[in-house]
Amino acid sequence: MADAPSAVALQGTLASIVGENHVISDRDRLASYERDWTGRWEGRAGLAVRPASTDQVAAVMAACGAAGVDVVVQGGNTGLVGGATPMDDEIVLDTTRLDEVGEPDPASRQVTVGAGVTLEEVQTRARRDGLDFAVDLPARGQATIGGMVATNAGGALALRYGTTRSSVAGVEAVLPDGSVLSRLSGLLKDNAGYDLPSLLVGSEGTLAVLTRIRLALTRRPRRRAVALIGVDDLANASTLVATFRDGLGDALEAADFVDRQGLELVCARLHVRDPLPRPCGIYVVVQVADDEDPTARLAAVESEDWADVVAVGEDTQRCEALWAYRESVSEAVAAYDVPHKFDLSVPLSEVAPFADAARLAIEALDAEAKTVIYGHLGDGNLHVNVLGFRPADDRPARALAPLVAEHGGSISAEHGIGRQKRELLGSTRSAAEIDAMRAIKQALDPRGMLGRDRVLPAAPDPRDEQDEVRREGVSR
Ligand code: S2G
Ligand code: ZN
Repeated sequence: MADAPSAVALQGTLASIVGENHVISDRDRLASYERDWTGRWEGRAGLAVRPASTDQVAAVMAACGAAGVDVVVQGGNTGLVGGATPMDDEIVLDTTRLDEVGEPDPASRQVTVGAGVTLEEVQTRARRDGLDFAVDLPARGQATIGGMVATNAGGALALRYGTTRSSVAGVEAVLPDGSVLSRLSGLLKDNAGYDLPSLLVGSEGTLAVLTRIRLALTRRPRRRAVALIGVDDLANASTLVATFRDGLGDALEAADFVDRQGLELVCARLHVRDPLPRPCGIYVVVQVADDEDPTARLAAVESEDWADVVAVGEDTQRCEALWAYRESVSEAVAAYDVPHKFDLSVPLSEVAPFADAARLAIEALDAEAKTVIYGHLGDGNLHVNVLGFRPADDRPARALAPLVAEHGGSISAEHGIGRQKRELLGSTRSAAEIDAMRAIKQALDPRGMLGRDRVLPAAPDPRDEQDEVRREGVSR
């Protein structure tokens, strides 16, 4: 952060904008902003500021720009790629006071909420009107809508309803220079100029600060059944999911999985028994939704050789208990050790071959390392969690990234790029794409003050190119 006098001056200016109780400089209070929930990402905040409106965010950004300090946006701090963890005395712009929840509009089935509203608050409000929000995450109690839009969060229901992008009907946001973009009408057809809201979805807080979001709600089928099915390996699991997809169509809301290693960590963490009569290699969790009889829909696809390896539930408590074996993996892994998480996607046909190659690649790095693989099988989204490496050791990520490319996948399915994968972006995006991203970043944030050193790889140092030319010149 800038030298002491400007920091003190800035603190006073920020206090005049948001109130002195909402400018945090106390080191103990800043600690909660400086570490992600897994312990994998740590850093140092200069200050934290908690604006309560778009106008206050605009004034905060203008003040930070004038003071020459950098800003990182943080909502529920549930991110997993270091995107919201402050570095080098950045100012943390905490969005949790942007917590207004509007009245859902029954005609359009839309609602406008503040960026700091949690996913669970949106779900609760929508369900009061017989509607629902089509994205669900294990971190629903902490994850904020602003963070989910900024990372285009996926989750288990993306298979049926799409990622968060599919549920965004408009945004209000503040650009690094303090100017406000507002498109909250929610009009289905509005093709006037570039679609700036779409550009900001998934931009991970590096192009603008999202302050309010117009969400599209949905009506989901009234009843759901969940089945937890044990199979030998991911090849069997992939075949099973393809069978469910063909047999159930839109009634299939989710098809997740967890491997044996992950399930054992969950049973130990939750102090629960194995869910099935015998241990299996992979546990598939499917959710079937239907207004009439989801269990019957499920039974229509069921195969006779599942007899001893399936548990089905329809009442809420049973469904939640079965989902817990999958949804608790993150927490169980983090309780065991600081994980190297690698969220990725590959075509369904490549899931099993990729997972085998990934396990071998990690074993080659360290035979003692533990690899836990789980995720959203229906959309080829795997969460590879590697345990046993120091946080700063980037060998697991560097070993996995080329394998993703070899299997026709993406190095980020739903968690974003953040700090973790910025130097790996080129393994999934072309040089032309990255140059276009740099041009957009330069246009909207010329000083690079928002989310510095995240998402985009470090720009090539022109001196290196000059050295290269000099070396070539000499060698000619
Ligand atoms: C999941 C949550 C975070 C993690 O469980 O689907 O997206 O642990 C993850 O990777
Ligand atoms: Zn996930």
